[in-house]
Amino acid sequence: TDRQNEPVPNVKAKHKIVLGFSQLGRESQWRLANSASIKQAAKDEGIELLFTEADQKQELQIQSIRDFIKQKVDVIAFAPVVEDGWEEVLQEAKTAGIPVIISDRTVNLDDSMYTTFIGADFEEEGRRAARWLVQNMQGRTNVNIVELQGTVGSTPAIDRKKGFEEILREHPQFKIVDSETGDFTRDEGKKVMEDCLRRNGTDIQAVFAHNDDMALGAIEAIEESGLKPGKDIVIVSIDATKNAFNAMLAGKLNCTVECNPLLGPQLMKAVKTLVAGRQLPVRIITSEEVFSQEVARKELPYRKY
Ligand code: GYE
Repeated sequence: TDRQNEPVPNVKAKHKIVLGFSQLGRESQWRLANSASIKQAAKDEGIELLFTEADQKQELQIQSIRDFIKQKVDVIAFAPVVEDGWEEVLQEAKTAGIPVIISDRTVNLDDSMYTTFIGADFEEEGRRAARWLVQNMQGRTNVNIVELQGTVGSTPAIDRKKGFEEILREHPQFKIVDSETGDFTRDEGKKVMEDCLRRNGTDIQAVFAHNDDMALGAIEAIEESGLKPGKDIVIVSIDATKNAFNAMLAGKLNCTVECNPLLGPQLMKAVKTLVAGRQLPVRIITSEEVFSQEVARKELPYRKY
């Protein structure tokens, strides 16, 4: 296919590469670590970074990408808040001859509209969370699960749910009894968990949160309801932030599946590859692990976010 991978025109040897990056927001610890990694890596690589934030609003991201096109940046990269609705603006970038890198989350378009996707395998993360739960709650005849979903229409929310459900299908005693979005934030995670506790009373055995921040919010809600998070209700989440490790050390979170936000170095490498006129693979996937309470103490000093 006609992949968007042609050499960048008009880049002279001495000109500093200009990268426009549209970040989707500041909703979580993961996101803050992701932004910091991108800024640091740009500095390290001598790339001029135009960095914008969009408060989880797609319109703001589209505006910002249009601004980058107007400013004739060398490369545009962005972390799309949701998958749908990018065709028009990416067509504009393509027409302007500016290559686009998709970072973190992805878009619902074929790969002629961008050069590469750099990010995690979210479906596998969902499977890992489910496998951990199944292995560690073996022998229970009935496990009612509350799912705290990420942002509706975002790749990690869609794919983590899919992977998680895929594993549960083989274990019918595990049931998702309630599934609501907490928009990847701690505050919403808490609110949504409060509502779930009101609806389901004490008949909840586990929580699957699509990120650590929502799990931390849910932990507060569970404690305020008089139950013990991590004991009365088993909690597994995704990201593996330092805050999640501290919650595991306190016995309140049971497991976190790693999702690495430190994408800056790979992103800058991809930018340089494009500017040099070389091809990139369509997907660049980061490698990740699973951490439980047993290893939390040993691992915490090595956590970088
Ligand atoms: O898991 C969550 C953040 O897109 C992978 O977004 C990212 C997710 C991450 O808000 O904490």
